[in-house]
Amino acid sequence: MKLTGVELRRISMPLVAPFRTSFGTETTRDVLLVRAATTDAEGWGECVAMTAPLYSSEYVDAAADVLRRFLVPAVASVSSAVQVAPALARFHGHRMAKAALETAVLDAELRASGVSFARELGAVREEVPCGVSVGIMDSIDELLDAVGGYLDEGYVRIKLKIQPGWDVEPVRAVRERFGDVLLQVDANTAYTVSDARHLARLDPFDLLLIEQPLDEEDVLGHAELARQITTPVCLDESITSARAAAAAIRLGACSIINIKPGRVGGYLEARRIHDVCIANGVPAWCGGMLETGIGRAANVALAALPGCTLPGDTSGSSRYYRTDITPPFTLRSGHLPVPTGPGIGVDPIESELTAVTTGTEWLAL
Ligand code: SMG
Ligand code: MG
Repeated sequence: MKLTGVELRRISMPLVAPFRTSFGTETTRDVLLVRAATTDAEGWGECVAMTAPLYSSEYVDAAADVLRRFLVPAVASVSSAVQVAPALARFHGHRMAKAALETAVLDAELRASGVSFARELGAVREEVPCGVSVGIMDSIDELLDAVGGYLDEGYVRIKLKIQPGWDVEPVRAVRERFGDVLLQVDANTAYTVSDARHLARLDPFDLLLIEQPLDEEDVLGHAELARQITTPVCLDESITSARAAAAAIRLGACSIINIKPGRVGGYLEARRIHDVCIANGVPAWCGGMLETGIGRAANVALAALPGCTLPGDTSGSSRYYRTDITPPFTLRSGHLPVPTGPGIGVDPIESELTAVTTGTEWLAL
């Protein structure tokens, strides 16, 4: 397989409802899609960087820039996806940009050989249970309406975004209204270790986990916090590689890991993190970054791995978009089917893709 070029395509996808977290409100996803053209097949990757560097240091314009100037030229002579990360290793950071490029190459390679992502990664399930991430709202009533709607749709696990001032009360309200539903919270780094006593007030609510309460660099702080609360600590932002995962587990900073391929440089590193989790008896689950159907297809395959034992943030297309750019992912009894076709197993719908495209750029190799 030889790469002939890479297309960078920007699309603008309005969300069905604003999604508020401790770091800001997302109303439209400005997505960068990477299409790898090869002599044998073409493949797609979705860059999960947001418009602004608020979730992590990456943002979509920077991802496009580093791909154009450094990453795409560096993969000119790769002939397989396993060669992509080594070819990019001398460039520091930019994992979301690297992940999108590696995924596009992997998709092309797997399409050419007729193998699905699920098969390649080692999936053991044909469908995956789905959770949903519920943003911060203006009132508890509004939150209860949203959670009730998602439970009616069949979601098997609810994640509430929290921040100081919106934590114990929303959790209490959801517990009181919806009983023993699987429930977890995500703070996106909004607290410090000095909030440990406050966060311990979440202990009585029997949460599955608290995700990334502290700064992404505060691994020791998470270990300290984990000793002071009974809710299991799960790391998201802090886990940027399999090495970081192994270290965080060893330090006692987390007992659960959220795996996001974009955050860690791609699906091959994501699988290594999954393997680290299995080796340590640490439950894992597949996170989400408000992906379109392109990114969702590959995430659902990852969520079907044996070590992904908790429901992921792999919601149906309608949770995000009125019209997806692929045939929509639709929940069946709280589950999504794992694509079985070659590569990511879904194709963009040409007319939908064209309708949301704001720019394309062809980088010949
Ligand atoms: O894709 O359903 C989704 C979003 C899940 O909450 C979600 N993602 O920290 O886990 C997280 C956030 C990051 C993106 S917030 C805009
Ligand atoms: Mg998170």
